Amino acid sequence: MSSPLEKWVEETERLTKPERVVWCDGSEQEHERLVAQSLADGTFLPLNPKTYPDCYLHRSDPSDVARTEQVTFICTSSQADAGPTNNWLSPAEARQRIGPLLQGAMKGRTMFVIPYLMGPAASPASKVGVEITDSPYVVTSMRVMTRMGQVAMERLGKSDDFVPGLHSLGDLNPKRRFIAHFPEEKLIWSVGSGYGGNALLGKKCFALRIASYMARNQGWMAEHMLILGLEDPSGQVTYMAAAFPSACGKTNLAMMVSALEKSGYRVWTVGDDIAWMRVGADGYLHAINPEAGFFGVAPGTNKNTNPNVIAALRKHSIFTNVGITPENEPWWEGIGDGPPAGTRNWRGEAATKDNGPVAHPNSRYTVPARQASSISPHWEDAEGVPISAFIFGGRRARLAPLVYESRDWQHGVFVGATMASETTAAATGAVGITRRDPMAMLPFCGYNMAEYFGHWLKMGRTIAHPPRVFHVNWFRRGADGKFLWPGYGENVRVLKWMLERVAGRGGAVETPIGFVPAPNALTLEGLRIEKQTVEELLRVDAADWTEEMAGTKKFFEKFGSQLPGELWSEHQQLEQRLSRSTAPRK
Ligand code: GTP
Ligand code: SPV
Ligand code: MN
Repeated sequence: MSSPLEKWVEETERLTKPERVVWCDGSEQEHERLVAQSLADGTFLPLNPKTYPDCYLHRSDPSDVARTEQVTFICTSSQADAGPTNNWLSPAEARQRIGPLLQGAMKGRTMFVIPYLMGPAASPASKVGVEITDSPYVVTSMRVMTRMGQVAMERLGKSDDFVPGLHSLGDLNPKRRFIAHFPEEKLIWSVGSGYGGNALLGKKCFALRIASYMARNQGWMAEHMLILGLEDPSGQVTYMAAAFPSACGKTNLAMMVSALEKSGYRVWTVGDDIAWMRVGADGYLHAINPEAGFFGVAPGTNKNTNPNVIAALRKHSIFTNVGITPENEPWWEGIGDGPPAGTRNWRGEAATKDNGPVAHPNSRYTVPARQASSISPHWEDAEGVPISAFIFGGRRARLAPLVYESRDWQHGVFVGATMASETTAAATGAVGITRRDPMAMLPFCGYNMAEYFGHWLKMGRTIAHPPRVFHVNWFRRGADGKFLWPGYGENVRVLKWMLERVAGRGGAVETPIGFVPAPNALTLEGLRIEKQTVEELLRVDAADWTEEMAGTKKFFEKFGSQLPGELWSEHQQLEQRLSRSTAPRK
């Protein structure tokens, strides 16, 4: 008798007609074999074996460099279950449209079967996925990003408790590209793209879209959040999880080298993109990082902004769509010096002033998490780490202050639900447009977001010690258009204030939108910043916020009667606080 997994693999083989089938075990020998093939067929270009051992450059198709949200679908039987913010297809129509693209799609290619575990091997919260793909780049990437092979097969046994994901590069034509999720069957179909979030199905497709649907039904949370531990001078570590939209600073915050290290504040990395959380026996929300690697934005990364990742990238890493120097080293904008003469850009052309950026703005590195010297000694703990604070944030040139704290859980859910951010290169489409992105989950929620807000409100009632909820904005700009806050390692000053708030210290001033640090409550020693700049960073402008309310109202109205009443009530209360406020107007 064949197992449910074997049955699905046979079925897929009949559908896609590959030349051969390879079951991946995740071993070193397999990795070497695959790399050798990938170097031979051009999937990988070698990097300098002395300075970047076991590191490779991958150039994707130039039309396939970011997530494509317009062809990403949630395929529930009823359209209402997908909600107004997701693209929807009925499961039958999705099969009808995508099935023919998968038919014979692997002819002449190798079909890889990749069993993988999302979450630490020891954790009961971890889950098995199996990806079938015809992309060797996906296989090598999945080996970094997940716990692949044997460990997953042992967990699965003969059971049917796995999330199947079928991926084929197809012909890479954007017109024949679909990323489809069938949450009712826990199934994923992806065709026509080799890009990270579209093709590494354990990441956004499983660990967020399918997992958020499972989490709602089972009473836990799957969030687009980094997880970090902030150690204080006494050695105690306070864990925080932060949701920022794509390319808004999660990896950098999670891996930061603290500007206050000399005074005993240090940051430990647990995860940089996704958190799975459930209530522990101690009444705290406990988080695991389902991933085993970081798929991070390269441009802007250097030895000042993120020295931890720069050091980690020196072995066993994959670089996608970056430039390459004559020394065969990766190069991107903001790396430091250069580019040296003879550098080739992400498309393989000579890098010149007139042919655009050397590295694609959404070029990425893929690096094993264990290689980061900031990795927490608890990052693979079976029970996860207890979360004391949630942080929401985004890119807002105006409006949102550097940091504020919500009044309570319900208000915190409102703060998350009304998040907005300027769009980035992580998804195709215009960059720099302000869009609503609740909890940084707009592109990743596998069901109706109105219900998702309801789930957050419900979770609050089941957590005895709920995290305090904060909002940050590292991206506020001055009249000269420059960032007001230095960001990166200096962000620890804001985390320190949060830690003090959690501990019941930490001076704060009440504003209509929540609590901002009292004058002198932010530790600014050793930082050259004008007093007026700090005031501007923390300023809450009642007129600007009143204007913002019109935008949030319009967004909430999309959800009709399904939006939880608590959020309308928070909206109304904020309106009242703003109209009563005597905050100076411009
Ligand atoms: P995804 O992997 O897409 O989910 O992104 P992410 O949220 O992990 O973003 P990441 O940390 O990779 O940062 C994306 C971009 O933001 C990079 O170009 C960084 O240099 C920049 N960035 C990160 N932190 C800061 C900060 O504190 N200040 C400023 N000004 N820029 C930052
Ligand atoms: C994001 O876009 O939020 C990422 C990269 O983390 S991807 O894996 O492509 O989703
Ligand atoms: Mn992300």
